[in-house]
Amino acid sequence: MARRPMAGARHIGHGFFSNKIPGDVNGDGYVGSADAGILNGAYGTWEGDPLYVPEADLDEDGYISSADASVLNGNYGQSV
Ligand SMILES: [Ca+2]
Ligand SMILES: [Ca+2]
Repeated sequence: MARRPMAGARHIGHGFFSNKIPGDVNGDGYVGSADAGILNGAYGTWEGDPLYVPEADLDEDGYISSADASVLNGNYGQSV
């Protein structure tokens, strides 16, 4: 009985990020215009910039760009 079937399953459904949709910048469980507005407000900023919003850096490369906007747009309208 060396197998531990639960070892892999623990990562599913209980992860820190599991109930947050990529693109849900404000964390209200829905990807919509409010999130797009936050991203647009931070668009073009780098990490450390006063206007930079870490939650809007969806690909976590330290820069708010079209790549982040495309992640948001890809999930636009989705809710948890
Ligand atoms: Ca949202
Ligand atoms: Ca980014």
